Formats: sequence, C-alpha cells, structure tokens
Amino acid sequence: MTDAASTDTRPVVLSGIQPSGKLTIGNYLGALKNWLALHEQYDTHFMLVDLHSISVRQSPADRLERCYEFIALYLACGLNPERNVLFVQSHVPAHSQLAWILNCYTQFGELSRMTQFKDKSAKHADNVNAGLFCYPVLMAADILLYGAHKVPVGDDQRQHLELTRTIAQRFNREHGETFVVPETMTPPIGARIMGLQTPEAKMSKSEDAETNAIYLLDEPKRIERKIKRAVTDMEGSIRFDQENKPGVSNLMSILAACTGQSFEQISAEYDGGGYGQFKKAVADAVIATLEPVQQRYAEWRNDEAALRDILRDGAQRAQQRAQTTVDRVHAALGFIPA
Ligand code: ATP
Ligand code: LTN
Repeated sequence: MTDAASTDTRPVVLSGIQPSGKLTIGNYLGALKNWLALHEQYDTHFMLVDLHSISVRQSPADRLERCYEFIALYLACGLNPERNVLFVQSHVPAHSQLAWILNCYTQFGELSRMTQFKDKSAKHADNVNAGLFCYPVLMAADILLYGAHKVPVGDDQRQHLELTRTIAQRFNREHGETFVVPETMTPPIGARIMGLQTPEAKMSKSEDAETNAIYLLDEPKRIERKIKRAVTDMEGSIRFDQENKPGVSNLMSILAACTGQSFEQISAEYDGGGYGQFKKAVADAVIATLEPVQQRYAEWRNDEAALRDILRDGAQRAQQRAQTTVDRVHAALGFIPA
C-alpha cells in the first residue's frame, strides 16, 4: 500500500516504547539499538506511546518527565529526526480514531488470551481497566495507520504482532485490501534480555526491583555493582545453556549484543577464567556501550524547546500520512466523506 502523503516508496517501519519506568538495557538491545540503521533501507517511524502508558497509573508529573527523558534518550542513542519520523502518539489523533474502529474488528476472546494482559492485570489487580484489555488494539492501530511492513520489537511483542496481522487480514477480507499485513522484526541476539536477579523472567522497565535491571542512565559504578551481583550458578563454566544456566546465558547475550561477538567466541575467551573475570568483561562492554549515550543525553534533555520542535515536526508528518489511512478506512466502512 503506498501512502499518498509521502513520496518515499521504500517499505515502512514503525515502532514505539511506552513512557513507563526507566529505559533498560533490554529496551535498548531488544528494540532501540536495532532502530538506528533502519532509515537506510526503510521509511522509518518511531514514537513514544504515551496513550498506551495511561493503561497503568502513574502521576502526570512523572509521565511528563519520562516523556521528555525518553525522547532525549531516543536522540542520544542516535535516532536522527531528519532521517526518521519521530513523534508522540497523543499528538496524532488518527491513532485513537483507528483504534475505536479496530476494536469492532477484534474479538473479546482474542484479547483475553494476550499474555501481557494476563501479566499486567495480575500485577495491577486493583485497576484492570478496559484500556489495559484493549491495549493491543491501539498497538494494531499504530502499526496499520502507516502501512508498516516491518515492526522492530523484542520477543515479548510477538503475540501482539500476530494479533495485529489477524485484525488486518479480517478487515481486508470483509472490506477489500485496506491494510498492509505487517511482519515482526526481532534481533538474532538480545530479543529477550532477562532480569539480573531473576534470569527466568524478562528484564522490565516498570515492574522490576532496581537491582534486576540495568538502566540506560545508570552510572558506570552502579552498572558494575549490579552485574557483579547478578545471579549465576555453581558450575563455573561459561557456555550458553538457557535452560540450565539462565543467568550466565543472559550475561552472554548482553555481552554478545554489546560487542558483536558470537557465543562461541565468548566461551573460548572467558571459559576457565571464573565468573569474576567474565562479569567484569560484561560490565565493561555495557559501560562502553552506554557511555556515548549518557554523554549526549544531558544536552538533549536540557533543551525542551528543541525537543518540542522536533516532535511538532514529526507529528505533522505522521498525521498527514495517518489521515490518508483513516480516510480510506472510513470510505471502506461506508461513512460519508467529511
Ligand atoms: P513495561 O515494564 O513498562 O511494560 P517494557 O520494559 O516491557 O515495559 P515496553 O515499552 O513494553 O517495555 O517495550 C519497549 C520495547 O522494548 C519493545 O520492543 C519490547 O519488545 C522491548 N523490550 C522490553 N523488554 C525487553 C527485554 N527484556 N529484552 C528485549 N527487549 C525488550
Ligand atoms: N506494546 C509495545 C509498545 C508499542 C508498539 C507499538 C511497538 C505500542 N505501539 C507499535 C511497536 C509498534 C510494547 O513494547 N509494550
């Protein structure tokens, strides 16, 4: 599907992160880092999904701070606003418009099966709101609005992407080819970084204890301390075995994703040297990866006016593209043209 408002004919990429918690090395290795070079081949769109974030309570002051912080981090990681459409979801009304429509093309049973909904409703049992339940529909709207062909995310989002495909195919079957059916794009290494203290569960930016996650803005000393205390096992060998050695395998994934080394190379280099030496290498690699990001961050964060200019421009470009889809969908549904 081509987009009348854009002259770019390359395939479209879109992804987003919600402003909840603090960005972790999991978000970076599973998502953000992989966004950076995509503009060379794709027409790329990256956003901050603030509408998604209200499905879990957070004070407005914290949310505002996080929104600025995350956008400054996107830029500090190297996302170039001239080469990527960079915007905030709530600035583009088409997301909410399409979400309502897609709600009517999504089954209750399908949403009930989403593991993220089950996890989050268990964790926030006092506030199982309709937004939490319909979260994947808004995500489908995000993706389908831009005709995204590829969606670069971590492993935990696969199920939501599958549902997006189902919704798109269902609508297309009933109303003729309206939506591009998107594909998931996950990195070969780093798609599921696990918690340092609980290596059987994913590292999460809003649910975890401080020592379970490495945050992008953690100071080097703190990173070193957290990795030193990461759970391993009694065996003492450095080999990749997710099932029996989840802690060591997770540290190997972090090291591999930061340095580009393979698991074989890491085993060959560090096996026999003990966990202390290995953990020091992992800490050094993470610190070196984050150092340039941390250096650039402060400059961006201190210039809210510049951030808002970038977002205003991004939202304008995004809305133009998104509106063509909304118009097409309205026509497909038999709505009177506005
Ligand atoms: P929350 O704890 O607020 O639910 P989260 O850490 O799961 O947040 P999201 O905003 O849901 O983060 O996800 C942003 C992106 O980061 C998504 O593409 C997601 O797949 C990816 N991601 C999140 N956690 C990890 C992880 N542990 N390993 C790899 N990728 C991850
Ligand atoms: N649900 C995603 C965030 C998200 C997203 C999107 C990712 C919202 N809309 C569109 C890719 C494309 C998550 O990571 N929790």
